[in-house]
Amino acid sequence: MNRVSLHFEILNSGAAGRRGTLTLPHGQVETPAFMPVGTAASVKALPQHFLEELDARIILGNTYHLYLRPGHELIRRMGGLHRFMSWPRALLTDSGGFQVFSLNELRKVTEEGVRFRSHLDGSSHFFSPEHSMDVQIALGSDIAMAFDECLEYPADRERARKSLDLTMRWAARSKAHFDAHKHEAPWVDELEQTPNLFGIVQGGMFADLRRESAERLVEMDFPGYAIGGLSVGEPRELTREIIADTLPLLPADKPRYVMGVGYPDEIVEYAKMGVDMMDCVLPTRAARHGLLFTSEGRLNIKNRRFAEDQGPLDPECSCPVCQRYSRAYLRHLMAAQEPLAAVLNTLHNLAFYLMTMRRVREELAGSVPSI
Ligand code: PRF
Ligand code: ZN
Repeated sequence: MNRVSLHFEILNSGAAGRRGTLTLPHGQVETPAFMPVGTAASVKALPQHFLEELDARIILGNTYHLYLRPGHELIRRMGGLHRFMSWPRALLTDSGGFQVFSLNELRKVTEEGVRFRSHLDGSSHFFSPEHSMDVQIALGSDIAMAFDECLEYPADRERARKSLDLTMRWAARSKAHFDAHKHEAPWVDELEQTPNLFGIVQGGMFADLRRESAERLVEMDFPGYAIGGLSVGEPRELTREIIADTLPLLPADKPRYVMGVGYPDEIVEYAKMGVDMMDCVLPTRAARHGLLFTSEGRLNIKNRRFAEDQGPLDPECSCPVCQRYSRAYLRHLMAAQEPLAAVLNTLHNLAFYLMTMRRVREELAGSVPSI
């Protein structure tokens, strides 16, 4: 396969971040990009055609969840995750490294991999870097992630050191196995391209360990790099500091992805620091609890003060929800536990996140003067 399967073109770059186009086997992504999370082959409450209308170009899937249900072999037989869920645009899969750690109290980590219990039925399973690559290749994502250990917070230096070493050995194993098998992804013959594997920087909250992690990964030469192990309970200033310290250690011509962030003001801040990709369950999860992000800040639509509020959720938002429904109606749907509440709230929150990133891109393009 000689065709390049990832092309990253930087269109504007400066002190206030960079704007680019990431071309993947399943289409183009304008960066900086926010990627909605579709854990179990679904961005919860939103059908795929709504995501297309919102102009989402790339969404996430989770190796851990899809391996457990419906199973990656079933998805492979269905032609891969794109075809199975009828999502023709780009997909990124997380490796399971984080989900195994966040959803399993009874996990056991060894050099070989992680033994864990299913959160669905308690059955015992084992993930190694090789197995995570096999699952991600069967799913056929455009971007797969290396199998890593997401270190807990707080963690002392010795613990961070050991975890980092393990994650770096796992990254090398991930890459070797991925490169040997990426041609087996479901769409490789049809598109004449192959999936891509990103490395993940770890190292806890220690600047020198983060540096070492970045250097060792860059040595392995991935087509893109993620910063993991953040948003695990550390103060926001520390998250910012680690991102600021790590970005310059990663190759400037490759996409840089911060995993699992954040609030709207955080994703803007990180995009302006030079982060190209971010993902977070926050807009979708918060929506299902009635927490909505607007141009005037956060609001909880369940609040009684909205009971007879005929105004739109966010007067400045151009999403289909804000064009049509009142706060009073949205509050009622939540109070009555109507499934439509989750749909409309999610639609707005994702529209808001995607619009927020679009604004940053426009600012970086110079079409809106930077303040
Ligand atoms: N590793 C992986 N996925 C992740 C993270 C990580 O460190 C985070 C950070 N909390 C979110 N998702 N593989
Ligand atoms: Zn809206």
